[in-house]
This record gives sequence, C-alpha cells and structure tokens, in this order.
Amino acid sequence: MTAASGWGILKAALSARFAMHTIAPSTRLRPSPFHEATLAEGVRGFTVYNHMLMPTDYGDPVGEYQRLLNGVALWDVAVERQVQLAGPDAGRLAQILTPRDLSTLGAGEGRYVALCDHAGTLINDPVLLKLADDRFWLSIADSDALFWARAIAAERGLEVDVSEPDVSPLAVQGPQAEAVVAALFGDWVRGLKRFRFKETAIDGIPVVVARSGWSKQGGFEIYLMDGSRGRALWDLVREAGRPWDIGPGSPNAVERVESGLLSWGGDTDARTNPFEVRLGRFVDLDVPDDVVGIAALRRIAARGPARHQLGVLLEGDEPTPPPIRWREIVKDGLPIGHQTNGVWSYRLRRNIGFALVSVTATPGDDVEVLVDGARIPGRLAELPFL
Ligand code: THG
Repeated sequence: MTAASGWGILKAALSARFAMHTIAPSTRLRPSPFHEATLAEGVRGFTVYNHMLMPTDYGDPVGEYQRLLNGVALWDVAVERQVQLAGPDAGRLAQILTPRDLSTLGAGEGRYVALCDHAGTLINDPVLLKLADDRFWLSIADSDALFWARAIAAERGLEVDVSEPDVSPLAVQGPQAEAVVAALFGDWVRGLKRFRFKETAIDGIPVVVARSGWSKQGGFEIYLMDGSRGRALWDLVREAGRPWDIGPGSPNAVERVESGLLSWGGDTDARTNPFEVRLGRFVDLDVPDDVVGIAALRRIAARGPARHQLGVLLEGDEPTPPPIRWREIVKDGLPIGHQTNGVWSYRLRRNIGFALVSVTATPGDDVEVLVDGARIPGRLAELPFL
C-alpha cells in the first residue's frame, strides 16, 4: 500500500516538530493495569487522558490501522475511567446529569450521553452503563466528571455515593472482534446489542463484557474489575485472538476522523454545546426541569446554534502533520471557524479533519485553512467522511 510511503514523509515532518521527550515517573500519573502488558508489546507512544497514560502507538501506524479495519486489535483504554453512582438516588442523579431521557434505560443497557453544565456547555460525553436501579457507571471522556457529579449530588441533597471503582476497560475492536470475544466468553456475546453488557468472569477475573468502543469497525469492551489481574486478562485475550492474528492497537485517530467520532476536549472548547457537535439527537428537550443545563439547551435549540460540525478536506496529496492547535478556516476572506483535528486518511488519500464553523457555511463550500502560516485551499464536507 502506498500509504506507507506517505507515512514516511509524515514521520519526517513530525520529528522535525516534536523532539522526543520522556515522561517523568510519578504516582500522580497512575498506570493502567495493562501497563506492563503494553510495555511487553513494544508500546512506543502515549497520550495523557484522565490523569493517566494511554498507549497511542506501537510503531506500525499503517499496520495498526489495517488491523482495525480488516482484523482485530486489542486496546488499553483503562483511561476511560468509571464514575460510579451508587445508592437510592443513583438513578435520579444520572438523569439530573444528562439531558438524554433515561426513563426507558434498563439494567444491562448502556447509552452514549452528553453531560452539560448550566449554560448547556458540553463538559463530557460518557457512555452510561446501568448495572442496577441503584448503581450506574459513567465511562468518561477526558474531564474530571467525578468532582462534577459529587458537587451536583451534594447541592441537590441526593443520597448517592460517587466514587471511582477499580474498573478498567480493555477494547477489542475490528471485524474479527466478535469471533475473539465469543471464543473467550461464549456465543451469547454475538446476541449483545450496541452498548448492552453482562457481568461475568473469566479464569476467576471479574469483568463486564459490553458491545461498544470508540471505532466504527465493531467490537467489544471488556471492563476489568480487578486491577491486579490486568496482565492475566491481556494475555487471555491475546491467546484467544491468535487464530485471527490479533495485535496491539489504540484508539485510532485516522479511523475515528474518517468515521466522524467526536473527541471531547479536542473537537470541543469551553463554549461548545451538544447541538454544535452533532449530539443534538441525544438531547431530549422534554426531560424534567431539574436536569442540569436543560433551560439553556432549550433556549439554544429555539434560537438555533451558531456553529455546526462538518468535515474539511485539504488540497494536496502529501500527508501533513496532525495539528496541535485549532486552525482558522476562512471563507470569502472572512474567518468562519476552525479545523479541530487533522489526519492523513489512508482511504481518501487526503488530509481531512473536522470543521467547527458558522452555520452559514455548508458542505461543498470552498474555504482556506491556515496551516502554519500558509493558506491551504479546502472544501467542507458532510460527516462522517466514510
Ligand atoms: N467506551 C467507553 N468509554 C468511553 C469511550 C468509549 N469514554 C470516553 C469516550 N469513549 C466517550 N466518547 C464516546 C464517543 C462516541 C461513542 C462512544 C463514546 C460512540 N458513538 C457512536 C456514534 O457516534 O456513532 C454511537 C452513538 C449512538 O448511536 O448512541 O460509540 O468508547 N467505555
């Protein structure tokens, strides 16, 4: 695949911009229970997420991408921390924290939800799991939702304990993920619908098995419920996946941009509301008035959001390095918003990204993107790209 030569250029450009640094060991950056396993796999790069290190790179970007699209990959996503709501008011607190209607959510079901502040700003976009009427997990993105949930619970006088349990997800993603997870746990996993889950155990390791994951290639997440067994669980999945040539990977920046999945904190800023980033379908305006932010969200919905999220394709057939800052987008000489992420799409053979732009801009519009001082021609597009 000629993408490999493209990658060579990208790597050269990257190393010119980022020197190689090390991360100081510290008990403040908590290791994942899968940390030793990922080191043994040859992990090469990390990002910081929820005050933890998350593997992002095993040294073979094209191979890792192809494994996700055509095979099956194993991801250490322990950084997707759980905020547990436990107690008689757990269900009330869950509904107060999100404008998505939870009245029909059953035990063993999950849902992708928006957390908003009182101004309707999106402050996290977790997967919510209902374990029982009095126990929920928010599987959070990269913001301190635990403190938020505690504060709201206390201010509302709710009888609920908010804590971080010893739970760490391991994602198995790709078209062969179902075969691997079925080989491990049994054929019942094939019947799981998206975001549904079951508590079970394997070799005495307590886990939750869910159909979910931050890719559009299908897959499961195995939530490890005993942090001392990380290596054991990793090795079990690795062994079960051998017939399908499983290998290590990580949440894949290229695939998620092609697929249109949101990265909170990367694609959002401190003023972004859910309507602007395609999460309006998860906001139910008729939830009770005590839901945090609902009054503001109703006002925004009535007025119509100022920005919306589209794709942007840049001119040129050479990979450019991923942006580390939002890039200004200009249309007819006027700034209309920003490109919020950027990757070289192996399938489209273009530099692509998300555009958070004025609603006056629409797919098909010709724009210019400011890339390191240069004005690169681009075109707005519908999301997802693929
Ligand atoms: N799994 C778990 N926890 C997580 C993530 C995850 N926490 C952090 C982060 N990812 C939360 N963000 C997302 C974003 C998108 C999706 C899931 C979590 C997702 N979206 C689909 C989509 O947009 O097409 C489906 C949405 C739907 O139809 O309901 O899956 O990945 N445990």
